[in-house]
Amino acid sequence: MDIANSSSTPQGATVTRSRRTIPLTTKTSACILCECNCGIKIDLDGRRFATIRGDKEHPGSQGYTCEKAMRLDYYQNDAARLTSPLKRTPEGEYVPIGWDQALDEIAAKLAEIKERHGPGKLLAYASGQGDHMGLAGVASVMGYMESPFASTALAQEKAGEVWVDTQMYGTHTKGNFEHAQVLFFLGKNPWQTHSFPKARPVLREAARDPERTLIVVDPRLSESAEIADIHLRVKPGRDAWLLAAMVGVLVQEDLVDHDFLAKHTTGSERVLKAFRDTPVAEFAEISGVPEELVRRTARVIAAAESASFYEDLGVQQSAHSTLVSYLDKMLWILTGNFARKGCQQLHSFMIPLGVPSNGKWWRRKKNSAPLPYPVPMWAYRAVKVATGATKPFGKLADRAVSAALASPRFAPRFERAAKAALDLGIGLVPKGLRLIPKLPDGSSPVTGARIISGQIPCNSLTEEILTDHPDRFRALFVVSGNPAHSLAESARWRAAMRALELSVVVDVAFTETAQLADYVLPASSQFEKAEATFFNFEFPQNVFHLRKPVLDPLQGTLTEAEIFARLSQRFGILDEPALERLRRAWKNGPNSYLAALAAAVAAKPSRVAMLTTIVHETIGQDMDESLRPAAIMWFACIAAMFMNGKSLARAGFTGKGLEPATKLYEKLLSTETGVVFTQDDWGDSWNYVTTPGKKIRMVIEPLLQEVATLQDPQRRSWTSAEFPLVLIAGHRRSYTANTIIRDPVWRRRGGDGALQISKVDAAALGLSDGDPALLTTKGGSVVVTVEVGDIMLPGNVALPNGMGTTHPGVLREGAAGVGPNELTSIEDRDPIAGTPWHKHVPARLEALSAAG
Ligand SMILES: Nc1nc2c(c(=O)[nH]1)N[C@H]1C(S)=C(S)[C@@H](COP(=O)(O)OP(=O)(O)OC[C@H]3O[C@@H](n4cnc5c(=O)[nH]c(N)nc54)[C@H](O)[C@@H]3O)O[C@H]1N2
Ligand SMILES: Nc1nc2c(c(=O)[nH]1)N[C@H]1C(S)=C(S)[C@@H](COP(=O)(O)OP(=O)(O)OC[C@H]3O[C@@H](n4cnc5c(=O)[nH]c(N)nc54)[C@H](O)[C@@H]3O)O[C@H]1N2
Ligand code: SF4
Ligand SMILES: [Mo]
Repeated sequence: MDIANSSSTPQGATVTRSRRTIPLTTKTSACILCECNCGIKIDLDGRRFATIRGDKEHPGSQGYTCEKAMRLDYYQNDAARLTSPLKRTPEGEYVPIGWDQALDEIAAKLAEIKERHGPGKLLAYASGQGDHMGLAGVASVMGYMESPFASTALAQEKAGEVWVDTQMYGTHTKGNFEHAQVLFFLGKNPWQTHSFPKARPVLREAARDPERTLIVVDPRLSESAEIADIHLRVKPGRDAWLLAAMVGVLVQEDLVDHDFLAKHTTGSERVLKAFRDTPVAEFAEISGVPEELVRRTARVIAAAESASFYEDLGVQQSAHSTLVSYLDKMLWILTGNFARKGCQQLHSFMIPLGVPSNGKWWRRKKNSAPLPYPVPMWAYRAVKVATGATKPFGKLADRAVSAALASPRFAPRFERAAKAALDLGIGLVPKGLRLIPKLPDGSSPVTGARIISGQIPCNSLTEEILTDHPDRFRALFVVSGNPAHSLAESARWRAAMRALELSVVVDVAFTETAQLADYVLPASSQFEKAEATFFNFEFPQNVFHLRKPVLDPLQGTLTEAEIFARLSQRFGILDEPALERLRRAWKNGPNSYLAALAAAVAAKPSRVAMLTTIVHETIGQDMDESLRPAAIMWFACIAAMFMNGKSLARAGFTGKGLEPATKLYEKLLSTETGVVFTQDDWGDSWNYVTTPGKKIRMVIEPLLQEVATLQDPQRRSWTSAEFPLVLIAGHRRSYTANTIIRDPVWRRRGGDGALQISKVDAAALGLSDGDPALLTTKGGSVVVTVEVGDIMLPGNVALPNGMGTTHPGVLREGAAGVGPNELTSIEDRDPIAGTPWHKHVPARLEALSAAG
């Protein structure tokens, strides 16, 4: 598809094949617009992306892309890209300043905040779909500020599911839809939102095959619901009743897999008992789905040879979200649809998602920084053996390594000795996660909100700032996220950012969040540096793609790795002689490097907090600046080796000691497309279960108690006479991609982000298709255009996500469409995980004339 043939590019210049004089260069990369990160081939015309197509060599996406990838030029060549650091003046204007000035001032302000208020006062917010490597550097700032507090977009969507997963089997699950006989999508519209490879062909095939059943649970007639064999058109927010009824049917009609439960689970008796008396008929009625259809669907799942499940925002951002996650898991556990072809799977990770952090934990060990890649204890042993130092601590450690590496005769011996020591050390580390500390649960400093997977719930963040509590956050770093747009109650977020003593945004664009920051630092785009996603969730083959730079960095921008390296050099923790020793050690071999790193940390423990910078400046020493962010992957490969040694070996990464990791690292660097890094067999899913005895723990007591509260008639509805409608504040459409592309011209359709409404509601309000109307929630009022049709149930209206962004080049003023979080409120959230109720906002709609 040629973007140029059909539309004008952001700068208005039209690129056509006929006008092209120089032959196109073709580069390999990946789409960055959703977690799938499909492999792509880009034909470059100068710096323009002239044509884009799927990369057939990519082992995950195998040539597939959706329509959005074709429009990536609007991301890469947006006329409004940032090209200079910006500083906010007291009047709220933004003036360009030099990199040195920006970094000097930020470092000085951080020092002042740490000095005045003590440790733990920095909040790091990061997000992104395709640029997770760039986030690593912020760990240096967190380390310096001795503050483990972080949050990401996951803490407003997946936190409840993570909480359930962790207790039941320890880690994340994923369906195997390509082979499943039954495909079950709960509050998920995979036709538009994908989340698994080649989603549309897989869905189309399942829908066409009479032997297979595609089930979609959604109050909207979504694109996926339209092709589904069974569409459970649940009333908004009533999924808990629907799923409890389905679990009730499984238990009461004895459709459960007793062998599976006996062999692989604990607590099944307690669960079966809890659902023995569930009033199926009554709950079905509350959910809005006919009882007979509820029963039939449960039977279809129970009878299937294989079934796979995906729950997403429609339930995770709505009422009872954590409970619904639990009930969703019950459907496949009770029917034994796990660890077989076409069933639910646990899978490998390159690195586990989530930074370990915990309020209590960091207070106890003040100097231990939260690190995604902690230096393993066994490396200390390496220094001891390799250098002969009995106590490889203090200055002695540095000196011993220096001496060893300085002698051309002793250096090779040092590498061998370090290897021997590490082999021994690695051998002693029990299989499992020794390298990665167990993620502790903890709570946020001000409100005590539950930290899940190292992340503070997004809905709590402003409460941790807008207070006079002494432990409130004083500084904020945002890297690749737009929380002023994406988190509940944008107005409150704006106030919070003004209340901070320092806020820094690292982004490619002047986003809604950047427009509030004290400093804005321009990053090179994801096509101008080495980058990757850590959303690697596939099984039995899991794929990692280390993307190489497609273009040189845009003038004035830096990679995040370089930005954080330059910033942390100003912290006074790293010194050039130490870095020089490590550079020499890397040249001597990977074992020497790890030993030298252990020595460097033994000599000065605070250096451990600067690991990402150290790696960038040492392992990355001979790389081009735009490839250098990839250096951190060496540590990621070590983490992957520790977590998934056998699966790595089956994928061809074998050897003793560090060899598998080093081989994987080299393969990632030398391969343009994605690489299969772990290979498993169907039953190997059990290897990833971390609960005792590898048994699924079925009882989560507070959730079983919540099931009982579903009988309470007072707690079924959140609407009122004032706000009689339920607004879905942001769902995904064909041309939405969060706020990664800001130029509204990128949208082929749906540019105004109309409000979907049923014919019944429209008639009652006197509205016709295309009319303007006033939409009001307790959060605020906005003017919308209505789109009348059969998509919505009466009483339910829906706005797209990702709208309401400003664009100085294309829009003279204002924004395109409505930012949904102008209408949401931080109070409406799940009691356990703190996840927002974006899909369930009580609202009122008025024809504009009536509203006056
Ligand atoms: N095109 C596109 N694709 C994307 C993205 C994008 O921005 N654009 N973003 C990516 C990201 S970050 C994510 S997290 C995923 C999200 O992927 P999805 O969760 O699929 O995204 P949504 O469209 O927001 O919500 C899914 C569905 O939930 C339904 N829903 C609303 N209320 C309820 C309810 O009460 N019960 C039930 N059962 N369903 C309800 C909506 O009607 C909608 O069809 O998409 C990813 N893919
Ligand atoms: N009401 C409502 N709110 C929602 C949702 C909803 O459905 N309804 N969905 C929620 C969900 S699931 C999600 S995931 C979030 C998404 O919201 P956020 O997590 O805030 O993500 P984005 O809006 O995609 O912002 C990503 C930012 O990264 C920037 N960026 C792109 N490339 C680079 C790079 O190379 N380096 C740097 N430093 N920055 C880069 C982009 O310019 C953009 O500003 O929104 C959430 N908010
Ligand atoms: S938006 Fe997602 S599914 Fe579509 S091409 Fe990009 S990565 Fe693939
Ligand atoms: Mo998301």
